[in-house]
Amino acid sequence: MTTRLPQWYHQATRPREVQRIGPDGKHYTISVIVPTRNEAANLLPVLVRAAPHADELLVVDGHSSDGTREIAQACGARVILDDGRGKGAAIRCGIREARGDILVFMDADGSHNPDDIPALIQPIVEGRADHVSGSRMLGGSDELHATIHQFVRLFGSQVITLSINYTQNVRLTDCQNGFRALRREVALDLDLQEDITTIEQEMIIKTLRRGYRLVEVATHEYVRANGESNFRVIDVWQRYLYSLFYYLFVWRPPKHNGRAPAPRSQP
Ligand SMILES: Nc1nc2c(ncn2[C@@H]2O[C@H](COP(=O)(O)OP(=O)(O)OP(=O)(O)O)[C@@H](O)[C@H]2O)c(=O)[nH]1
Ligand SMILES: [Mg+2]
Repeated sequence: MTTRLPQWYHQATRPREVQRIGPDGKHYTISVIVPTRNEAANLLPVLVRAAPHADELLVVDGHSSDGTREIAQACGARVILDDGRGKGAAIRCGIREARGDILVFMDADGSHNPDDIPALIQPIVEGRADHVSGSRMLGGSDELHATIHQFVRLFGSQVITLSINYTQNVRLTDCQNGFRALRREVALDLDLQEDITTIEQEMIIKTLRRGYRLVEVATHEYVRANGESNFRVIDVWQRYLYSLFYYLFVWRPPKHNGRAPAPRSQP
């Protein structure tokens, strides 16, 4: 009979530095892409701590008026402007512009710890994944259900996660995390369309339905360091429902699918 090690045993192997060379000797370059809109109060520590993990630091700015772009440039980031349509459109601009083999997306508000980047990248470098999503359900969150607004967001995201799990036969825990890493060619191949934060679930569903390998890694979600959230459930819930239904049931993967269906997620 085989015995299993406790889950925490493997955390000892959580990497602290980005491993760039795969088992086949391939060297991977890393682009860290940070969408920003009026994040001057938050951006500096995020970029300073992300820089050591990045070969390219790309800030996609939503026409900030508070000096965000100047801070990004002072930190050595390349700064581009989005087309003014929202965070999803900014992510798509970043995918078009970035040059690294692996693209890491993280928020500028301090919600994500840049020191989790090595753990996010590792499954791709080891050849086990095409897309790695951070999971606050596995790594914890400081803002899950303390207020009614947080409860409503959590409830909505759990309904979406369940819908994806039961239609796609996976057992994901977090389908709305802005902290993720993808192979660049996969990110391009997904042909993303969403303009707002619904792009997170679009990325997840298309990855699964295209047969790419998706893995979740525990990441902690921190409270935004300064300022107010741009996210208001009342403004976006209809788009969330529409895009969930559309990408699960109406959208069809192209016939020349990127890869043969493969084991799609790790429990
Ligand atoms: N380029 C660009 N970035 C945006 C836009 N809207 C939001 N962002 C950035 O996207 C990231 C996530 O936005 P948030 O407003 O923090 O949304 P959230 O993380 O869902 O909400 P909270 O953490 O509760 O504030 C942050 O880095 C924002 O600055 C936009 O229209 N364009
Ligand atoms: Mg945030």
